[in-house]
Amino acid sequence: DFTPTPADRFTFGLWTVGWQARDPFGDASRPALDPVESVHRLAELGAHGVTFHDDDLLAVEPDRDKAVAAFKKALDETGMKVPMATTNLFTHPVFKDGAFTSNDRDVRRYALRKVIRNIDLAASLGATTYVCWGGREGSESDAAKDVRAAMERYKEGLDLLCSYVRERGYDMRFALEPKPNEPRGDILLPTIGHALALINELEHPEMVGLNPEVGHEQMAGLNFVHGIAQALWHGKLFHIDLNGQHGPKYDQDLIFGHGDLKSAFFLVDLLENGGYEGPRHFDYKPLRTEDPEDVWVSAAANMRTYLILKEKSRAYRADPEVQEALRASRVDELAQPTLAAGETWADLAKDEFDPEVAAARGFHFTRLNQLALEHLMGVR
Ligand code: GLT
Ligand code: MN
Ligand code: MN
Ligand code: MN
Repeated sequence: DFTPTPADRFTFGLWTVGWQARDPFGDASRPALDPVESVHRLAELGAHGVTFHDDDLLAVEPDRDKAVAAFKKALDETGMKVPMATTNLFTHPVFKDGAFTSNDRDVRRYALRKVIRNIDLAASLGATTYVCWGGREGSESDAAKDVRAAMERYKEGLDLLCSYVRERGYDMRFALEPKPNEPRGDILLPTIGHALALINELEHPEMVGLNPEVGHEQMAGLNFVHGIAQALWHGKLFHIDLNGQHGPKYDQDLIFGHGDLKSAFFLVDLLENGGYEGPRHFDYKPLRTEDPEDVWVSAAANMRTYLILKEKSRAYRADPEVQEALRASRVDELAQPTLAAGETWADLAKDEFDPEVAAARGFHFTRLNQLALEHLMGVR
């Protein structure tokens, strides 16, 4: 069966199940949810842990010390872990022009203090990944933002946070979360590729990686599976936000698999076989139409869908016809270096090669794709 257990390492943001479904056109459709209840309900469903923004803990208890104590008690009672934490640098209007890259220097300093305070809490709860989603870093007008200066400030902020973690001796790495737009007209670090490039300019690039989200790359019209594969190749897939999205439009944050299911299948296949060892973290929003009990149905759906796709991936790879089709498509041949050991560019001239003959060879990708779809559709 497809019942999750903590060994599956499924985690949820408190802000996901706790989303009250306020949107730009309408008020909340659900009451505030106590993080203590979320921890217990998710534990009952078989999750491994939860993640949180500093402000998520204050959903029903405004006193931070009391809220933290209640949260810790719930973690102790359930054995739930906190592998990741993050900062809310987007809800309060003080962040309307961004946090690390606000034109207002006082805001930038406040933002860094807010992150540092929650890093201390995150470290005390055992979190080893700290996510930075720069949702308000950006602009609606190219006149409003000196993007080269903004990159300097982004780097300055991340370098400062890395030095803080090093001085405190925390076992913690940062993960940048790209997004192309929403809530800003254009967000800085819009894609996986942009974020990877910034990381290379940092003082401690080894401490900073990525937390890519399915829907965010798909909003930009990009192939999420390709992006994740490249992030893995760079050793930069520190964490991941799983959800669903139907192509380039507003950020839907659907349940995992409820958007592009075929992409979700190949994503699970990659995560399970490509060397990713981190949590399988869901960052989705229960539909605004749903009542408080439906929220838990939606949380369970994320995990069940992942486990079903994991089984489909296993069966796909084990199918002798698929293995034969992969060979016929020469998928394995790409792993072979283009030059043999000891060869140099000069050896290329020795090839006897007829481009007309090579051009006539088909790759038979249609058959392979159909086999994958038939596994996904459950007829094989
Ligand atoms: C916010 C955003 C998410 C980020 C979270 C981390 S908060 O809900 O839409 O994509 O992952 O700050
Ligand atoms: Mn996210
Ligand atoms: Mn999203
Ligand atoms: Mn989101």
